[in-house]
Amino acid sequence: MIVDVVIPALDEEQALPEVLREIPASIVRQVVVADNGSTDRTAEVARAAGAVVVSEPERGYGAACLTALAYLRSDPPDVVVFLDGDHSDYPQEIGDLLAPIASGVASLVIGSRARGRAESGSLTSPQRVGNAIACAGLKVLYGVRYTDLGPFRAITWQELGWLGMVDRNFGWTVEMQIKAARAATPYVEVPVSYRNRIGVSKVSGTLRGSVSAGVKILWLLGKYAWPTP
Ligand SMILES: Nc1nc2c(ncn2[C@@H]2O[C@H](COP(=O)(O)OP(=O)(O)OP(=O)(O)O)[C@@H](O)[C@H]2O)c(=O)[nH]1
Ligand SMILES: [Mg+2]
Repeated sequence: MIVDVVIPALDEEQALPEVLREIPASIVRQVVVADNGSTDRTAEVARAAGAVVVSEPERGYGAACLTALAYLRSDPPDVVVFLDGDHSDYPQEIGDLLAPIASGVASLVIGSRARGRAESGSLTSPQRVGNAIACAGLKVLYGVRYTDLGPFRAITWQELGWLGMVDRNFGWTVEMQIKAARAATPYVEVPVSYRNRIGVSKVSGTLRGSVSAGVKILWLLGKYAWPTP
């Protein structure tokens, strides 16, 4: 199974070398860091650590992911693993995400921080409440059972192609879970560990970040459930 890792990164020069060091080279073919208009040395430290760097000047988590996937299209892997660049996920747990795909049980595997061990302070209360509301929405509106919209996840290249991802910022994670539900994609959740990020919080630790992410997520849950004619 050819596995590539995608890391969307905005100003993560401090965290990235740690993240890249912890990725199991025996499992992963290449790491693509999507530099999302960073003003620090994110691209430089990523290259120095052996990652492929693609540049996406338009700010937005989804935009960064889409640019990384466009790069992979010329020589696609079997599976893509998404990982944050701030050292809050444990790259060593990539194997846990891949096992259900390798055994043919699932095409989409979500790493659940709610079911795993989260260091105190790493998952804020607004994040926990927001995720619980979004997961309730996924269950009621789309009939699928999740406990998290975790960034740390794996999906087959084939499935990713079928889903037709388009969101360019905070809606990426929930869009994938909504579209997978509508496509009856075989999915599972596995517990993953979570820790405090390295560097300054950009989203979950800021009111503005949490609210904009929350609004976007709720909007997408409604948009796909009640598409406008
Ligand atoms: N916030 C933000 N992160 C981005 C953007 N583009 C890429 N990223 C990266 O996306 C990943 C997730 O963003 P985070 O800022 O960690 O979001 P979060 O985990 O919800 O919140 P914090 O870790 O508290 O900031 C990180 O690797 C960021 O560097 C962007 O436009 N905004
Ligand atoms: Mg983070």
